[in-house]
This record gives sequence, structure tokens and C-alpha cells, in this order.
Amino acid sequence: MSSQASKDHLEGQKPPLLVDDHSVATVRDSKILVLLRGLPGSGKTTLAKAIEQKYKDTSRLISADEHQIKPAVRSSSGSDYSKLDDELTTCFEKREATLVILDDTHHDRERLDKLFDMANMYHFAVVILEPKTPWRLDCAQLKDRNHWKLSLEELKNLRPTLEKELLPLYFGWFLAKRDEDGMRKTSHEFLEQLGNLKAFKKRLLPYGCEDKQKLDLLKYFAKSPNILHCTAKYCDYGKVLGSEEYAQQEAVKKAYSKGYTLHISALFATPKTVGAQVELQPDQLLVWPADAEKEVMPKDTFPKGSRAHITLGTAADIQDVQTGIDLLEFIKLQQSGKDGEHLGDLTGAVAGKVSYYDNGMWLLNLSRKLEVKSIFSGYYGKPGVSVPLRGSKKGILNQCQIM
Ligand code: 2AM
Repeated sequence: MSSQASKDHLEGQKPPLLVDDHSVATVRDSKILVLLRGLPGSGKTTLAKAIEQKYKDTSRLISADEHQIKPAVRSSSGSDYSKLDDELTTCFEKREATLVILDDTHHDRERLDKLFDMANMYHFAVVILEPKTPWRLDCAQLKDRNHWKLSLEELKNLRPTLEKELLPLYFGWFLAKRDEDGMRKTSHEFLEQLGNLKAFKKRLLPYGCEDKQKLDLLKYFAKSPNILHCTAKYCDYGKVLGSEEYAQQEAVKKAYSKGYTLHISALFATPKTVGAQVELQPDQLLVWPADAEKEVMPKDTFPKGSRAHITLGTAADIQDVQTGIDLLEFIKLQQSGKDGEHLGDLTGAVAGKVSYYDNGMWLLNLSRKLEVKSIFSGYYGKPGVSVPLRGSKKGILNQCQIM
């Protein structure tokens, strides 16, 4: 290999958030917790320091080594971590950094669960990075490389906990903080203007309200995802058939931690969900699963990417997954030649044509597409514990008021 080719090869092994300008700009606008993961001596610290250097002004590197936490099977959930966790909590609470990098083996599931909980609580998206060094799983080499002087035996004990990839609840594009705030405002504006539309006020029955009542759509859609995102592949931590294969795809590996701009062409509201339609670009379609549409509507045929959306809110007792199903219902009607009835126009940030499709289905075709920055990553969280949502059941009380 020529020296240039070898340099290119090494650059190609670095995660996008380190080498790709658009990704760097997106990370700067996001709140991200980077977890380095791997055996001692595998190259985590080198990678962690490179990321810290790249984001000097906005990052904070916290290292288990500096807290004298020796990597060992089942040692990680004990009190060794109390000082590190204090540092991490202070960093989150005092907003000391928008990119927090944790350098540790991260081999212990219990420890990871605790970190995922903390990331959720402070609205940080999680990115898990592993060094790509050729010796990362080679215990014989690692024995001489790790500064903890772990024996071959100790390394071999740790290895099984780290050689299997950690699969998320789902992979997807997570909106950068600044664009997420903007998107939430846009969603409020849409619901407010839609709720005030004369035509909407005349068609309240599907929303469980009588005519002459006022429906507060912001209260009706009180639940909203913790971090707005466009799901690419739902894995349920590996329980969903094909999720391991998905994670192994070269395109998915390349996309992980990369910044993407999502194009939003329409907003929609149904009695169950409110969402944004995402028009996936060719590079985004590379990580879109071939069966994403069939997964929820097996009998119908849609162009690849039709289900791509951002859930903005859901009504009481409705699961997020419903938003993509609702979007496909609109597309199905459009495919059958029913384009909806043009019943009004919205203005300002949500300028566009409003169409009504029966059964309380409203679609706003935006005059100007919205563009939001996002990072492709996974949502991890604790298995068996539902994803934290903003809003609560209480929020949907009094959703209808007599005018
Ligand atoms: P969403 O993408 O429509 O918001 C956790 O449930 C997340 O995974 C949600 O964001 C959810 O919906 C998404 N998701 C995608 N497919 C799913 C499925 N088959 N079951 C549950 N959730 C799914």
C-alpha cells in the first residue's frame, strides 16, 4: 500500500464525527454522550483524546483510568464509580459541555444501563464507538499494551463481554439540539394554526369532540419523544429478526455517528399522531431497511422510504410506531388517486396547503421544505423499560373545552 493509500485507509477507519466536516458541524449543534467501548489497550484513549481535541471548546473527556477504575468483570457497578458519576452529573447539570466523552471499557450491562438513563434524563443522544485497531480483540497483544498490566487470563475473561456488538432499541437519525428546538416550535405552530382553522373546527368528531367545542391540539398530543428522531431500523436490542445483519451492513457502519440533513416535505395530524414526513435522500436510503414499509403494512406496496417520518406527538395510549403507519395511510390514499380536499392554508413558518383526507386525517404540504440536521446513531436505554416521553397522561385531560 502506498503511504497515501495507507493514510486514506487509516482515515477511513476513523468515525465520521472525527473526519467529516458536515458531521463535525452537526455534532457541534447537538448534545451527545460518546461512550468509548473496548478491551484495555485496544486504543480507546487515543480515539477519545482525538475527539476531545477536535471539539476542544465544547467537549469534556472523562476517563475511568483517571479515577483508578480497574477494568474487571463485575467490578463496574460498585462504588468505584461514585466519583466519576459525580463528575459526569455535574457536567450534565451545569451544562459544562455539549459533547461528553466517556473513556472506559463499558463491558458491563448494568453500568451501561445507568449511563443510558443519565443520557436520557439530560436529553443527550448516545454514540458508542469502538477502536478499529487490528489488535483490539487479540488478548496476547493486549497483555503487553494495557497499562493496567492485566494478565492474559483477565483479558480473556473480559473479551466475551466486548466482542459482541451492542444492538440498540432502534437505529435512526437524531435531531441536533438546535434544530430539534426549532422543530418542536414548528410542530406547535402547526397544531395551533390547524386547530384554529374553520374547516378543522367543523370536523372534530374523529378527535372525540362534539361540534362547537374547542380542541386544544397541544394538550391532545401531549406525549412527545425525548429526542426527536427519524427511526431507520427498529431492533429491540437484537430481538427483531434481521437486526444483527442490519447492524453489520457496511453502509450502516459507515453511517454511524455521521451527520445528515433531513428534508421535511409535509406535516400531518390524525386522531392518533402528529408527525413530519421525511423525504430520504439517496445516501440516507442506503441505510433504510428494504422491509421497513412491509413491516407495518405487509399487504401494500410503497416506494422505499415512504414510512420515513419524525414522530412529533401522540395521543393518550398511542405508541410512537403508529406515526409511520398513519403516514403510510396518507400515501396509500394518494396512490389510489385521493389527494384530499384542499380546506385551507397555513402561514408563516408552516406556510402551505392543508388537505383533509377523512377520518380526522389532515396533511400540510409545506410550501418550503424544512431542513434539519441530525446524527445517525442508536437509541439504547434499558431493555424492558419504555422510552421516556415528554408529557404525561395528565396532560391530555381537559383536551376539549366548550366554546
Ligand atoms: P417512531 O419511529 O414512529 O417514532 C421506540 O418504540 C421507537 O422505535 C419509536 O420511535 C418508534 O416509532 C420506533 N419503532 C419503529 N418500528 C417499531 C416497531 N415495530 N415497534 C415499536 N417501535 C417501533
